[in-house]
Amino acid sequence: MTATAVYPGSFDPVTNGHIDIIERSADVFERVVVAVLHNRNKTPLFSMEERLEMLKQATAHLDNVEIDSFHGLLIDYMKERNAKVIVRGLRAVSDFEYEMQAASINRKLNPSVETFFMMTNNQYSYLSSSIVKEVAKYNADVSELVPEPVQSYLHEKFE
Ligand code: COD
Repeated sequence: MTATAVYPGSFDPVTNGHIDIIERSADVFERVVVAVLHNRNKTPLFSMEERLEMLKQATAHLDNVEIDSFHGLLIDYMKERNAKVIVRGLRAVSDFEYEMQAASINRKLNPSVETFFMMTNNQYSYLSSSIVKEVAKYNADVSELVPEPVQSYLHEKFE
């Protein structure tokens, strides 16, 4: 019954932890839309165009994955895409409080949309976009943390 799932986020930049969630979701749902938020409250390291391009290159091997962006409320975007499932990744207990709040407000705004949580792959449980940026800033090796195309983007940014 559920054809399309949406995996929303900032993806600044996409990491191997995100890719793992995307690949596993693509095995479960017919179509997965990875939706990047235009967030006016945050200044991202990478522009929207760069984040979309990195995601496109890093998911090129997945036929049923689409990369898109959205403004405003996620729940409005879900309606626009006619999608009923939000996919989110959970790393640690620290993620839980925010995720619980977000899932609850989304459910309040539209009870027919469900949030599905996927546990992180243990090997990526410590991984976040912020950690990657911190490590890359000091020119340390990020090859095990991000997909290959992202390495070049990070290298250019911090050169
Ligand atoms: N392993 C598993 N999952 C991971 C990992 C990892 N190593 N790293 C990240 N993830 C998961 C995160 O837990 C999250 O589920 C997802 O990947 C994306 O992560 P980020 O950090 O790129 O994205 P966020 O958390 O900044 O995205 C927040 C949203 C943009 C989804 C949220 O702010 C939103 O929906 N905003 C729109 C306004 C709105 O509707 N607000 C009301 C609901 S909060």
